[in-house]
Amino acid sequence: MTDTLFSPGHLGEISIANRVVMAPLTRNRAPDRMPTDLTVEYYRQRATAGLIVTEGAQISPVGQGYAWTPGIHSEAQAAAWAKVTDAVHAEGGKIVIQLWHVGRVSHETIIEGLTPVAPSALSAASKTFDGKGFVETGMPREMTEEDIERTFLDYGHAAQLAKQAGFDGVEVHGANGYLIDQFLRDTSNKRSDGWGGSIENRIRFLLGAVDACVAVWGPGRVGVRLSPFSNANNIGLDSDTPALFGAAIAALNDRPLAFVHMVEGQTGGPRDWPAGELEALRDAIRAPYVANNGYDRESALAAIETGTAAAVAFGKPFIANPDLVARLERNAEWNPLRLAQMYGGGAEGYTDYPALP
Ligand code: 8OZ
Repeated sequence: MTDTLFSPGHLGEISIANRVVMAPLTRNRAPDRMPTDLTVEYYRQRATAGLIVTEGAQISPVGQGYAWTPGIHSEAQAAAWAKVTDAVHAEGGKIVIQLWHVGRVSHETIIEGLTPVAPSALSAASKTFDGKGFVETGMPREMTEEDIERTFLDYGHAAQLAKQAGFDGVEVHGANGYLIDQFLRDTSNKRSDGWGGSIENRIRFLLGAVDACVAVWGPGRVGVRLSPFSNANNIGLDSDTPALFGAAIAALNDRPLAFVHMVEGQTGGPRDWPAGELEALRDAIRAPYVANNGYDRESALAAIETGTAAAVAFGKPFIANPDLVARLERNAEWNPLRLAQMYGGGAEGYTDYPALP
C-alpha cells in the first residue's frame, strides 16, 4: 500500500501520526527568552501535526539574533518548555525543538553587550530586530578554536536540556544564513585553519554540532535543517553548492539521524534552483526526507505518494491554521495569514486563529 500524507510513519525513532510537519517559525513572543502560557496554548492547538518543529531556540546567550526569541540554555527555560511538551503530548502529538545559533545575524544590543561571533569577521550586512526597530547586524568577531569547542558544548548542553524538557528530539538549524551555514559557505567562511578552506574543513562545524546532539539523544532523534539554495539573511551562495552540500549530506549519511529537512529554494520565497541540483541532493539523503517551502495540498500529497519525501513541512499555513491537518484531509479552505501579527505581540495572530467546527 502506498503511503499518503495522512498515513502514520516514522522519522527515525520518532513515530508520527501523519506526514504533515509544522515547520519552525520565529514568533518573537518570549519576552524573557522563555516560552509562556500563550506559547503552550499555541503549540497545543497545533498538536495534530505529525511532528512540530518549534521555533528556533538559541543554545546560548550569544546565539540569539532577535528580540524576544526563546532560549534553551538554562534550567528555567527547560522547565518552561516542559509545559509545552506536556501539552503537545497530552494531545497525542510529537515535538522537537530547533537548536539555533545565529552567528553574525545579531547585534550587541540584543545580546546585552556581547559581540556576535562568526567563522570570519564579515558583517552579514543584513538587518535584525532589537525590540524597538530594525537595526543593522553588527560586526562579528572571528571565533577562536576555544569558541568553537565551547559552542559544541553549548549544543550538547541545549540537547540535554531539551531531553529534560521532554522533547521527542531536536532539529539542528543548519539553514538560512545562521552560524552553521556561515561555516559551510565560502562566501562567509574565510578561515585558513582547519575550520575553513576546503569543503571537508567547512562541513566540520555542522558535523560537530550534530555529533554533540547525537551524543545526547542517540540514534533517530536528531534532525538537521539545510537550505543550500537560499540566500536568507544576505548570505551569499557557495561557489559550488552541489559539491558543498553533497559532501555535507554524504557526511550526515554516516550519522543516525531522525530526518534531514531541506528548504527547497529561497526560504519563504521562490522554488528556484539550477536544473537537477536540488533533486540530486535530495536523492542522496539517506535519512527520512522532510520537504519544505511553498507546498500546497496537491504538491504535498504528491510528494508522499511518489515517495519523494517522508513528510512535508508547512510554515506560514500552520500559523493561520491550527488544524491544518484536518483542513488538508477534508480539502477545506485555509484561513488567510495576518502578516502584521507574525512577529511579536500577544494572542492576536498567535492563538486566535479558528479551527474548523
Ligand atoms: C524569520 C524571522 C526571524 C528568524 C529563519 C529563524 O529564517 C529564522 C527566522 C525567520 O530560520
